[in-house]
Amino acid sequence: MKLYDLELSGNCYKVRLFAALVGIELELEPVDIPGGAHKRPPLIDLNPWGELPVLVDGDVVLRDSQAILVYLARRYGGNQWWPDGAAQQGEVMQWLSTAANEIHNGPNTARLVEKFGYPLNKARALEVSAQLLPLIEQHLSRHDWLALGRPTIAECAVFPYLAVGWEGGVTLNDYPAIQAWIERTKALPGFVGMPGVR
Ligand SMILES: N[C@@H](CCC(=O)N[C@@H](CS)C(=O)NCC(=O)O)C(=O)O
Repeated sequence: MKLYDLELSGNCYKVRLFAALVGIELELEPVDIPGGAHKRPPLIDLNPWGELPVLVDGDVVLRDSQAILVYLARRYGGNQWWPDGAAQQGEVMQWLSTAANEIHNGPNTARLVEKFGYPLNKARALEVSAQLLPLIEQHLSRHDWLALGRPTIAECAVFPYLAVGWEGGVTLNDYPAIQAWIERTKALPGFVGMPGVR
């Protein structure tokens, strides 16, 4: 199974993290994003959105880190990471959406500006982060894990950009419950980090 990958991408790291936790062997294919390789064939043919990660598993070609997590968890992870029940799936899905929306527009965007010089609105990204982190803090002060009382793909979707958010100026200093959850996640068997995860 091949993952078109960028080491510094938190979205790619979501997939690498889940694969490591579950013991899926990934063939990593590094992509030169600064050189624009994701906007040219063969990548643009696999993903017309021109974004990483892209997963190729036999005939299956998928873009979007959240979608890839659901696919891998359903196909290879048993029902621990992506459950069977409708209500349970909804509970996990809430967090996948948070990753794709508020975390993308908050900590991820602040890091894109600060670390990579993207011409995005950092002040707005900090505002979004300041609204988001207290909500996650409140949740994690009452729960050890984001959903279902156990580690799920919600952890893989949410962890990366909270853990490296400091690179964009979004620190967790005021959020002890999030910090404790970060440490719990880092202690999961098979856990791997990425540059910036301290
Ligand atoms: N919703 C997508 C977002 C993917 C995304 O934004 N990927 C970034 C790398 S982290 C990318 O490929 N950006 C292309 C660019 O900067 O031109 C996901 O979750 O995978």
